[in-house]
Amino acid sequence: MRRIYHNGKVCAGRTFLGRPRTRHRCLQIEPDLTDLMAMSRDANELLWAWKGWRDAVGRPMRDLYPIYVNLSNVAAVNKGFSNEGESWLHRYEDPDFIDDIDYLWESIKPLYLQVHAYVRRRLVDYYGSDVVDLHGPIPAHLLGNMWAQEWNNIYDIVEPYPGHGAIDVTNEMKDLGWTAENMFTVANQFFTSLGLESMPRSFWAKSMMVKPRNREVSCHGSSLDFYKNKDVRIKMCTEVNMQDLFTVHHEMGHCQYYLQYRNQHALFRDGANPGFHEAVGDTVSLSVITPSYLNRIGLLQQSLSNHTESNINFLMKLALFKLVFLPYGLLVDKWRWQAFKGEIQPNDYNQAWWNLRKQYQGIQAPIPRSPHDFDPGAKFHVATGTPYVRYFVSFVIQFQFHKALCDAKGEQGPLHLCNIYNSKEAGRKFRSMLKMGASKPWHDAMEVMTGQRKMDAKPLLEYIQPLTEWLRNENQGKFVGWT
Ligand code: LSW
Ligand code: ZN
Repeated sequence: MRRIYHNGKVCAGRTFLGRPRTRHRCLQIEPDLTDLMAMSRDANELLWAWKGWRDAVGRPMRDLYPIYVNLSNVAAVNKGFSNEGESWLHRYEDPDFIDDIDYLWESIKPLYLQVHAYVRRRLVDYYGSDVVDLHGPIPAHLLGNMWAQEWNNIYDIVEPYPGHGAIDVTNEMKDLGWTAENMFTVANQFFTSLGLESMPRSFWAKSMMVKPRNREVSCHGSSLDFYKNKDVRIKMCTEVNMQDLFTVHHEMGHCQYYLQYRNQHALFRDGANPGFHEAVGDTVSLSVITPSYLNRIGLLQQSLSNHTESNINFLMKLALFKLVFLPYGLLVDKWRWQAFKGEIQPNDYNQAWWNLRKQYQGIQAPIPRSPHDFDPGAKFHVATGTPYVRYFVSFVIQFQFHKALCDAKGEQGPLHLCNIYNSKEAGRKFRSMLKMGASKPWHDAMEVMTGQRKMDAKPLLEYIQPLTEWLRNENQGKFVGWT
C-alpha cells in the first residue's frame, strides 16, 4: 500500500493550470496535484484530479486493506490488546480519551458550522448552485486541498474584506529569492531565539531539503530520530511558499523534541503522547504567522494594522487552516477504529468513510462512489498505517501551549497577535516540558507547560473569538448545517 501511494500518478492529455501539458507528463501528489488542487478554479479540472488520484491509489488498495487490518489485529492481540485500534489508543494512557476528544469536538462544532455555512455560501456565489447546493454538504473537490482537510488555499474566494491584507507572503518569499535552505535557517533561528537547541551540523549535512532531480523519492515531509548522538533529520521536498514554511517549522519541531529528550532513558525518548510531538513546531508557527514576526523577517511591509477588517481577514485564514482541520483530524481514526474492531466490513468501508465525512465535515463526494472505491487509501497516513488522531490533539493543545508561552513572555494583547520570538522565559517553560519526553504521564507534562492537566478547547476559541462574533452576524438568518 505504501508503494502504491508513493508511486501514484495521474496521467491524461489534459491541461494543467490552463497551460497545455505535454502528453506523457504525469502528475505526482507533490508538488503537482497539491498545487493543482490549491490553485485551479476550474471545477472540471479539480474533479479530474480528485477522481484521478483516488482511481490511481485508492482503488488498488481496496483488497489489500482488509489483509492489513487482519494482520495488524493479530499483532495487536499478541501484544495483549483486543485490536490494533486499542493498541494505538494505549499511547494516550487515559480510559476517558475518546470521551474527552468527543467533548472537545462538541465544544468546537458550533463555530465550525458557522465557518462551513459561510464558505458554502461563497462557493455557491463562485461556482453556481448547479455545482454547490446551498443546503447540502460541500463537494469535496472545491476546497483547495486533495483531502478537503484544510481550506486555506481558497482564502481568495472567501476573503471577508478584499483589499485589507491577506497576509499570504508566498509572493514576497519568491520575489526575495528565498530558498528551501533559507526557510530551514529561519525556523532554526526561531528555536534558538527561545534559547532552545540549534540543529546540529549533521542535520544540515544529512537532511533532504529539496526534491532530488536524478531519482524518485517519497516527498511526504517527515522527520527522523536516529537515536544516536544528535543525529536528527528532515526529509522534505520543500517548495518556496508560506504553507511549506509552516511545514518546515512542523518537522523541525519534531527534531527539537528529539534533541530535548535525548538524555532520557531509551524508553522515554518519545513524546509525552503523540499529539504533543505534533504540536511542538505548530506552536512556534502560531508566532511565525503574526504580522509582527513576518515584518521582522522582511516578508511583510506594514508591521501591524489594528483595523478590524485586517484582523478578521487574518482570523478567517487561520480558521480555514486550523479550525476546519479538526473534524478531519477526528474522523480518520474514527473510521479506522471501526475497521479494526470489525464494526464495519470491507464492503462497507467506503460508505462508512463518506458517512463520517458528511457527519463531521459536512462534505460529500463530488461523484457517486462504489464499494470498489477505497477513498481512505488516498490519504498518506491510511496507506502507511500512521495513526492520525494525534493531529486533532495537536491542533487543540497547540493553542493551550501558545497561550501558556505568551503568558510566560508577559504578553498583554490578544492571543492571535502574540509572538514569542526571542522570549527566553517562554523558551525555559517550553524546554522544561520538552526535556521530560515520555518519562511522565502526559497530564504531568501538560501541567508543567500550562498549569492544568487536561486538553482544553478554550484557548483555541479565545484566539478566534473576534471571528466568531463576525460570523454570527454574517450568517444571521442564513442556513447553517446540511441536509
Ligand atoms: C508528520 N508529515 O510530520 C507527517 C509525517 N505537505 O498533512 O502529514 O495530514 C513515518 C511516520 C513517516 C502543518 C503541519 C510518520 C511519516 C500543517 C502538519 C495538516 C505535507 C506536509 C506533511 C508522519 C507534514 C497534519 N501532517 C497532514 C503531515 C510520518 C497536518 C498541517 C499538518 C506531516 C498532517 O507528522 N496540516
Ligand atoms: Zn508531524
